[in-house]
Amino acid sequence: MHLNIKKVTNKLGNLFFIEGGRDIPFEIKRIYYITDVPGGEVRGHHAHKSLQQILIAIKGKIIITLDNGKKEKKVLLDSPEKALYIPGGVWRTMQWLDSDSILLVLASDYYDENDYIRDYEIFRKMVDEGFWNGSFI
Ligand code: T46
Repeated sequence: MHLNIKKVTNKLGNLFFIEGGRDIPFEIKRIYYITDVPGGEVRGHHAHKSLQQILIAIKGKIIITLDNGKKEKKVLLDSPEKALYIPGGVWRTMQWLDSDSILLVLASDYYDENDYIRDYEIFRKMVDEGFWNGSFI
């Protein structure tokens, strides 16, 4: 799901803002950002059980590949105005097209390694067992 980020522009530049629970479907409990990934490299390769996140390439270009266990979709994040919402139950990878790209992530919960599924076979099994009811993607 794409969300457009509110922007205030004047001759001194652009100011973007996002309000938790208003512009996005959750209250923000954590913010992290990823920098200095060598161009072409791919991070991710996991799903979350229930964490919801918003991804924004505030600089550069990053391709996000989403997989709900049945279908795959690629989304190019190439503008600080674009935000991508990802709920639980979606396997994701992030490929850096430019090494100076910066990925900003807003998360619905604190860091918890127990919420990660880092094995694709286990993810597929959970999809087949109906662990997630949505048909996101
Ligand atoms: C996601 C994508 C978009 C922490 O200690 N605290 C944190 O808040 C996070 C996010 C990670 N970590 C640790 C866990 C690993 O030991 O940092 C290390 C690197 O994490 P990971 O390999 O999961 O990084 P990515 O870039 O593959 O994935 C990250 C997020 O972890 C993940 O939730 O959806 O960005």
